[in-house]
Amino acid sequence: GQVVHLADYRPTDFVLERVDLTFELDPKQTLVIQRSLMHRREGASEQAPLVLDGDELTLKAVAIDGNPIDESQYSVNDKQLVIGNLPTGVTFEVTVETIIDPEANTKLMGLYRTNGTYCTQCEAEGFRRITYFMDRPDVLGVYTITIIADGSANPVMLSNGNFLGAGDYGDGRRFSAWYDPHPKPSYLFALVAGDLGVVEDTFTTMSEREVALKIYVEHGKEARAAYAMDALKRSMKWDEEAFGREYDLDIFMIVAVSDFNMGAMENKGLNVFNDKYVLADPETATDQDYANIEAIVAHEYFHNWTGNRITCRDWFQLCLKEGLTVFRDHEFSADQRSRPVKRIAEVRHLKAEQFAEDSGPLAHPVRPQLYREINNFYTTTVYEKGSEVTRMIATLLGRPMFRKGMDLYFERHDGQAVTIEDFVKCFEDVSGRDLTQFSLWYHQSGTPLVSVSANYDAASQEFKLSLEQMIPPTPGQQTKEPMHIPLAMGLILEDGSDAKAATVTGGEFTDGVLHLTERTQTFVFEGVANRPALSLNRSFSAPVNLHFDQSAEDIVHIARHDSDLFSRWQAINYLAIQELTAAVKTTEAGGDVAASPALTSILMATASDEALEPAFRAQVLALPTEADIAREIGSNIDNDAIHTTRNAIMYSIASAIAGPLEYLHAMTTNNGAFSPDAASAGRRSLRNSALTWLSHIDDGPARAAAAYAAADNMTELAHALTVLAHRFPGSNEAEAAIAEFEQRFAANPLVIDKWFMIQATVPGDTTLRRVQDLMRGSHFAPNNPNRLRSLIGSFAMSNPTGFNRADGEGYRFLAERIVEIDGRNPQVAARILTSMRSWRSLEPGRAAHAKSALLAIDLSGRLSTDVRDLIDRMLK
Ligand code: B3K
Ligand code: ZN
Repeated sequence: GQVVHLADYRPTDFVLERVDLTFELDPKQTLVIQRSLMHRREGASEQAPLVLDGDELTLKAVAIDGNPIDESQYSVNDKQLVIGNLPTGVTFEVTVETIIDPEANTKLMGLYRTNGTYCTQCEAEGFRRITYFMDRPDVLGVYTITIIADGSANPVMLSNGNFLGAGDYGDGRRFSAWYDPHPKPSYLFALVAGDLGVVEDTFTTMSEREVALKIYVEHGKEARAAYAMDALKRSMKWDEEAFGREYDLDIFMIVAVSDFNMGAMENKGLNVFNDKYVLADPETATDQDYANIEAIVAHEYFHNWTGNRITCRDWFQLCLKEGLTVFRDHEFSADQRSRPVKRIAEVRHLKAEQFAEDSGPLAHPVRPQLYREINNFYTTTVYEKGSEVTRMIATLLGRPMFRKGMDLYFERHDGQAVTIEDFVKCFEDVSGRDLTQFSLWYHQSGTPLVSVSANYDAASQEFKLSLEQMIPPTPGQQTKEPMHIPLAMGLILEDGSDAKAATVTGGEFTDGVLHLTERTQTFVFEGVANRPALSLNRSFSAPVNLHFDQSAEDIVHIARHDSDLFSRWQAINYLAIQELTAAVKTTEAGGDVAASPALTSILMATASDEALEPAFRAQVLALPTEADIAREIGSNIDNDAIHTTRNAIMYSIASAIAGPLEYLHAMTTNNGAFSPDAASAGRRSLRNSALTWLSHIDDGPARAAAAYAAADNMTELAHALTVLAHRFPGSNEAEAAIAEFEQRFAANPLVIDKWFMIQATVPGDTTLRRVQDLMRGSHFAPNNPNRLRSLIGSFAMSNPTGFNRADGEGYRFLAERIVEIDGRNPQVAARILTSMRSWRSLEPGRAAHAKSALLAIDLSGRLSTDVRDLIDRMLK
């Protein structure tokens, strides 16, 4: 693959106006006829040829203004169709006919088949697998689509925009026509055809227009789409209220398919979803599934304005739509559920995924400068850190001014393909604030480390806070400039209230937010009558690591009294991670470990505090994961030592607070009908948490087995199965439950994914064998992305001891699978391979095994650009 540089961006020589596409669908030989109107761009060279991208296409015919042309006027290779001798100053029509083979398309990019349904995925560069085209996001066109197919096999034929009409040819074939009035880039094109069931509803917009809502699913699964429909209606309403954004077509459709490379896709008016993020009912979906469905339905819907109406000039600007849209879906979920609990989950995820990416060989800026394979840049940095950067703009400006900036953005750039600079300029223009230094967040990779020292002087009533920022070197960026870091904070007094300082010197401090802009900066708070405890980075206002030797008493004070619930969790989490990392050292030195009284008592207090919402208590009770501990330690990782240590700490805590845990487990039993709402889900997660803790002191699987038998919803059933399989592996109870679960859900692949995942993440050396057996079993489907991710992906990504076996067998297994999968589906292979991105922080024995596995992939011959790019960066 060639390296693409942002600095090389040039507009196209030709401007697209309209596109007319006709599909004659056939499983093996689909004919695509494209008629595009375009003109030479003003100022473009009169000699410039028209260069169209293509990939795995069979070219049948080319014509200009209806006159067929031959290879004296065009040339074609496996990447491009280049047409010369085109007119200047007039609009002309290009006709291109291609043949494609949807059934052979295992990459699931372009037009492919899933369970007999035709379906497309075009972002980022899949449209070129359908027809020769200027396949880039700054080429916007108005599309008319005609689909022709066998009528009995394809009663449903859908594309973007509004429905024009359908009809019968009388020979068994039917057609259906669609028109999308909104100019769009090719990556937002979609087509679906097949025999599907539908759930219908309507939404009345703020200007009283009625929009038809349709969710298409496989026949028999209609009832499981009800929650997605509910989430869609709430999303539409929320975008009107929170951002003033109204839907802009007569119809909005979602199609759920069972073979899909990612979560979902925001095609204009026709979102295509991985069915995992549409289908839910209490028997088959966990509360986490419901929350994901809500968030992803919202995310894709919100793209209609942030992504579709205003799109990216080029793929370097991906965060323009993704970071912003993640921020919007986070805000939506926060409004629909509990804001602090949602924020805790976001920060946990950000640290686990983005901080990990940022500290390894795959680190890159939110807006990269170059790429070899754009599919590898749909990352947690672009998405989640991109969202955090948007959140910081909102923090710097304040919410009302942020909204003004968004209004200006929509007004100024509607219908355009724009850049991050255009986006940021809107906020500068409404606020008058210079965001030049702030913009480094888009350009500098790496997680800033802020070192904190604080000192209170009773005599002068001054609280002095010295901060120093350091951004570690990352690939391609050895030195960094100081960033603008907004740190929300409070000085918490004895009674839990926030001290109100008379004056603050040393830098900007506005509305409780400290602006760290220098490399080192000292802020002095004057008029602080008593020694406070410092609560820093409230709500995680900046995505940074803090280094602060704060006393356990101060941390506990914050944990008990901070007015910001998020900060209370953050303090406890900080205490726990410090203690766990120190304990790993003790274990490695041969010592015994136990939790401190401070940590034990704060967990006990939280477990028993009925005034706190259950979901929050469950978050507090969830100790940092083994992966969190590994990340915190950062080098020379021994996954077995971490596992042993964490279990020993949990044992010591559970032993000390067994009574409250038993009470909790008993008090949170389900009564009444299932409801997926956040409060009920919180109660279930607290109950599940109690069961996990108790399993650390139970001397057998009886309690977990009873919980499994009693569970009347998937959240509790899957959790009980997890506790049985992970805490009591090999027990009769665990094996019986695994067998019972398989039998009960054999016909439901999405539930079998949970069964795969639970087994693939059993800690320890023997799990590899189990994964290999499951791959040979009847439920595994080597071409289905969900099956691959739930079995092989979860083993590699979420089983620290099983995957990182000291003998390297886990890595060797993965290397073989990656090469296999890569031959069929490079995107899925590349995604699973990122599980090895932190290999250099392993202890030398494991690191050597990991390296030889990566080298084995490196040397295996024909790799996709996706896997090639990752391997080269990981081995560099
Ligand atoms: N925009 C799509 C992701 C496309 C990934 C292409 N490899 C889903 C989303 O972020 O909404
Ligand atoms: Zn998105």
